[in-house]
Amino acid sequence: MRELVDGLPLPAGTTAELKPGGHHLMFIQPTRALPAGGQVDATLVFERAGRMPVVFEVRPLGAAGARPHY
Ligand SMILES: [Cu+2]
Repeated sequence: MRELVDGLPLPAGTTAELKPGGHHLMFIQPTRALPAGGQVDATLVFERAGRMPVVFEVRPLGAAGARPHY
C-alpha cells in the first residue's frame, strides 16, 4: 500500500472504484476513536469538480468489505 500523493487519476467520463485490496481511502492517525456503528464526516476534493461532503459508516474489523492492513 502506498499513498497517492498526487491523488487518484479520474479522467472525464471514467469511474473509479474504491474497495479493500484496490484503491481505497484510509484514515491515518485519526484524532479520535472511530467506534463501530458510528459515522465519520469527510470531504472528497476533486481537482475540477470541487469539494463533496460525504459520510462514512464505521464498521467493525472483519465486517464485509473491511480488511485491516498496515
Ligand atoms: Cu490503506
